[in-house]
Amino acid sequence: MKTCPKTEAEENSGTGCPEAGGPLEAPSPGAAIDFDFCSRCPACFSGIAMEAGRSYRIEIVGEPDGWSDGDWSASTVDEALKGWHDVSDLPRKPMDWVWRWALGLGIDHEARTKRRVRDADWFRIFLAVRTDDGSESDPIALETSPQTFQALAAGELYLFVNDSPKRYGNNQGRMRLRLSPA
Ligand SMILES: [Ca+2]
Repeated sequence: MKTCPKTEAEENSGTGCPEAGGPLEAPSPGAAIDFDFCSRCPACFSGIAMEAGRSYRIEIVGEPDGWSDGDWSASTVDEALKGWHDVSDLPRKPMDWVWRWALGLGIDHEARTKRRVRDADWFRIFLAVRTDDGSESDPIALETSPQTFQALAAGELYLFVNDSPKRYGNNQGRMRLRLSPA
């Protein structure tokens, strides 16, 4: 199974996202489990077992830390949940004519066709479940915090931001999530 890439500082301090495929913790009623989610991991595993058909409550705790995708960044939960739509959402720079030129050529549209969840904006947050046999449930968008969702399969909960599969390397930041049975 995939392992979340750690920064050198995380390696040295023994922190960072949980390893995939480790022992899973099943949340019990009335007890919440906190875990970290990083944006540069294409599948950020939670270490939490999902029961198919069961409803859970998930919430972002505090504000995201250094949440960014290249030039775009979010400093609040609301900004992070919205993600970004196209190059017009990126900060204005002296090289702005390059963006207009790219938009005119349809490069921005072309890039959007490469998104993992094609019809969702860049950096929108998704929840999914990886089953014991390695298959993946349909992703569920995290649109609010807190949000209640129903697990579509039994297995380990993981999260990801919507990005092109080859463009996770310029993602930064992490957030803390809290999950409990609904
Ligand atoms: Ca990216």
